Amino acid sequence: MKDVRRAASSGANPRESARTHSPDAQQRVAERASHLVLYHFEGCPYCARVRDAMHDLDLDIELRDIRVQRAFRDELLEGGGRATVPCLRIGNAAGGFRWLYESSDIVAYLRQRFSK
Ligand SMILES: N[C@@H](CCC(=O)N[C@@H](CS)C(=O)NCC(=O)O)C(=O)O
Repeated sequence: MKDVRRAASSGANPRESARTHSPDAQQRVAERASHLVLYHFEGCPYCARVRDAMHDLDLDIELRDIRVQRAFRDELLEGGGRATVPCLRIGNAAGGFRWLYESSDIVAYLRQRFSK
């Protein structure tokens, strides 16, 4: 367990976990978080906290590294109003987005929504 958490903190992609499932299970893991996007960057400790929670909850959330792609930073700033990470973009049925900042709020949201 500790090794897994350390791997997630050091930047390992939580989406890797989906590959340990059968194709059907992998599809379900991907679908239940398909409305979510996490804006982050690798060296950000607050982002690592969120990635750890994603890993614990076995969530396959799309990651957008704002330091790797300038366009991701721009869309975060434009959509959420701040270029601070982590930020979870939550899509709704109407096609709109809620932009959730603060690692502790994001982790609380994910745990409340996805804890088994
Ligand atoms: N209290 C915030 C702190 C977030 C924070 O300070 N993030 C840093 C990166 S580690 C950031 O985005 N700073 C603005 C910047 O780098 O432009 C949280 O827990 O999410």
